[in-house]
Amino acid sequence: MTDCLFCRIVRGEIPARKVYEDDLVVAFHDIQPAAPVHILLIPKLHIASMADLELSHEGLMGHLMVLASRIAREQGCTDGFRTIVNTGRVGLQEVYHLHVHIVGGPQPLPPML
Ligand code: DGP
Repeated sequence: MTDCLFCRIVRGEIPARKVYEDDLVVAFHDIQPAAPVHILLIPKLHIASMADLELSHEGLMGHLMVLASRIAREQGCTDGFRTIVNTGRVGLQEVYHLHVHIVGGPQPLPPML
């Protein structure tokens, strides 16, 4: 058991607008959307950040990325989308439970770099 915010969403202790859930992952709307579509996709397993990934997470992360594509299209991003994983202090990560941002909408997103 952990006090982590996203672990609490996984356990249903904090409400979230879920769009997908299976045994391994949950996807829900970001509370501060940065675009018309802004979904967070997380593993149910608490992994603090991408910097903490191990080889044993390979299958889980593959599952996560395949679902990111499927969820993006289901949310209407049929003409493209952006996936972002902020990692650590330099990556401006705010919530230390690994999550993939799925961001999109009808118009092209502003360039990041
Ligand atoms: P990051 O900087 O990558 O760690 O982004 C964390 C994201 O999590 C940020 O876009 C806002 C979102 N967020 C923070 N708290 C909550 C919450 O309680 N519920 C939901 N749905 N999203 C949250």
